[in-house]
Amino acid sequence: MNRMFHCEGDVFVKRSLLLIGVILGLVLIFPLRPFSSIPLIPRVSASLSMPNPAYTFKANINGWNFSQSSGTNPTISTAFLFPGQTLTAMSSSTDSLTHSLAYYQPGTPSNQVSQFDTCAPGNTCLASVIMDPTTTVTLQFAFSSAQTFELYCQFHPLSMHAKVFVNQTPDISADHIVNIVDLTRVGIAFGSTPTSSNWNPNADLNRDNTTNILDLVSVAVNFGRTV
Ligand SMILES: [Cu+2]
Repeated sequence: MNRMFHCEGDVFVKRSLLLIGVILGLVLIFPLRPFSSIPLIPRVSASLSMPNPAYTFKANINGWNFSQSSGTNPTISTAFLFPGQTLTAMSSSTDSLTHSLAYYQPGTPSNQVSQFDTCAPGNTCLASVIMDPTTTVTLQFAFSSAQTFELYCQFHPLSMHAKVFVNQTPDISADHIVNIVDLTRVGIAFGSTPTSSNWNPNADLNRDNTTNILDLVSVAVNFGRTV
């Protein structure tokens, strides 16, 4: 009898978590976009805009965004950046030197970065743009997988090395729309880690080996998007 009660308790806890997850998700979605004409409120950083993320880099030989509030050589991380999503990077030189902004494959060390690299999807260098001391440049690029990519200046790779963190897609069910199905999948996996019976690696959007409120928020803030 006790054992039976225990099992029912587990089911009750799981159902409660799922319900809490869905309610939290709905609460997060509706205050954010009560009408389709009102854009989503940026929640990650003041320098990020919606719907596609944008980021400004101040190139300096002492490091990306040296002395800026975002920190020197930051890891760019936003719930709005996932595979296929275009990241807009704007950059200008702050020290009258010529720099470049270049994305490299995850794990590429600085000694494999050169201004002579040919950058293209599939290469070690994925995309790049050169800025002279007076111009502002824009680079738009869509990362193809949920990994942490390297961001180098090809002229100063030792000091100018930041990272770009790409989340897993919020379209967990792969039906090209972020909706209640995806929210529910996070709800089912809520609280799980890789050894849990309800673990779903696709529901761990921020790749931190636990499915929690952060993953729920990632789905919620992208709710309704076609991807
Ligand atoms: Cu540089």
